[in-house]
Amino acid sequence: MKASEVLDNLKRRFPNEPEYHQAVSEVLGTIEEVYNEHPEFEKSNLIERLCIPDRIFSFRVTWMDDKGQIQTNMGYRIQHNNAIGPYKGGIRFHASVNQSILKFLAFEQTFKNSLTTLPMGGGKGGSDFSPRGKSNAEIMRFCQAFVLELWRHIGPDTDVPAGDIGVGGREVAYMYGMYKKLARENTGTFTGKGIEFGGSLIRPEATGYGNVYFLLQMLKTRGIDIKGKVVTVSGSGNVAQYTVEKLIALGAKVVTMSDSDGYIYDPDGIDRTKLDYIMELKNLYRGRIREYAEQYGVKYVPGARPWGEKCDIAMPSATQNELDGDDARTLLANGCIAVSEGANMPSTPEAIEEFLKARILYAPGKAANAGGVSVSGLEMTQNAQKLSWSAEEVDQKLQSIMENIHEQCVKYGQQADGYVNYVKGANVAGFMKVAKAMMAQGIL
Ligand code: NDP
Ligand code: 2IT
Repeated sequence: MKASEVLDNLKRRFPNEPEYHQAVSEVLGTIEEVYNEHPEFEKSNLIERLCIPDRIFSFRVTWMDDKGQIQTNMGYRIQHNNAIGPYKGGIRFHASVNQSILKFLAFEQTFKNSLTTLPMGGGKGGSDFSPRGKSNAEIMRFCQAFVLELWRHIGPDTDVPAGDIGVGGREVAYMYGMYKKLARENTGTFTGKGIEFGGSLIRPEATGYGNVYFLLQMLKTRGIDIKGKVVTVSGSGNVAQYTVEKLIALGAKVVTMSDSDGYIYDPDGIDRTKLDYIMELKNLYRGRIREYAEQYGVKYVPGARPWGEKCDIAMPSATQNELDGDDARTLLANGCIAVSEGANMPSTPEAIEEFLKARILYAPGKAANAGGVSVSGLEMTQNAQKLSWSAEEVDQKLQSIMENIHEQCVKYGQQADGYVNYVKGANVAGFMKVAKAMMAQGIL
């Protein structure tokens, strides 16, 4: 089957999965050239085998809330592809979670993990459970109930989950505790664990730091200094917080952060003290970003995203499709020179088209946010060795992985006129490695 026919076929067979179609379409749109250079791929129907997940588990999760009411949610684990290593990818808890969203994330994860240089396949899981407004005890009971079903499908050499939206250190710890009760082993079948029980230093920071390291590589290609640059960041969760932390350390000026209710604009820039306030607000009190505006007397815009604010660099770090064509045109009109994605698929296809047309530095999530899963891979290595490395050692490895990913993007994405199309570069580099591994291992 031709690459272009595969998408139509997937749309027909799996209707009502728009996010999955969007992710597949973006990849297939950029690999056609290398695909056509390898007739053996078409002969073995490689693209279709790569787009359809190996398997999907879905299950009911039953738990008791604080009022004694019995609640149900849906739980899922998508094992997408394990050609280059065990299935690996996060767990998302959010009311919007459905099969389409997890299929897009597992598909993207497969290419991202391929880029990291570490031996990890792709997977993703989650639930439509919303952590918002839940007590700590409810979170614990839900995590335990979720793992009661999930545990039989995962293991240190088969499938290793981690965090994503709504799942941070607290949730991973509850899930890992329950997993160990059931599986009776201590090999570290989750990453993002606490430091005291097998977690890696720098894992909480890794996605945000990694995105800034990738941005630095992109800026370097044009001889641009990050110091003094005005940056808009969306989100105020794990990825956004550590993106801002690294940006502040490097002398950039971050003027926005957001949550699902709105965004704050701080013209003086979010400094270390203000970021500490946000971390406490979000991680401890589970508060709203609006409270920052009240605390520091700055603008809060409810129900909106920050892309209308003037900036040099934008780093979307909240969720998929949070930056559309209009937002992209506004950013460009305001002089934005770089967009580096902390979130997975935050820019719509129309927005991406605008960025590429304007020839700005644009890094897709699967390259720019790969630092998180990379340090997850390093956590797996440390667990296997029964050792833990210093923060400096992990950070150094993270930096070289991000540099390597950037090099791969340039190698496969640089056009004849010198412009680096990071979308094409990341997709082709990620695809070729998985494709070669699948071809070598036979028709499965
Ligand atoms: P968190 O749950 O820690 O934070 C998510 C942030 O995004 C919160 O501020 C949240 O606001 C906001 N948000 C979530 N959903 C929406 C929505 N539908 N509309 C508007 N805002 C929303 O998650 P992470 O920081 O871990 O993840 C952020 C993004 O980064 C995701 O796309 C994730 O897939 C991606 N990512 C995460 C990695 C990781 O290691 N954690 C690694 C690579 C990518 P609110 O509090 O109101 O819900
Ligand atoms: O999207 C992602 O890369 C993550 N949520 C992190 C996955 C992981 O296994 O650390």
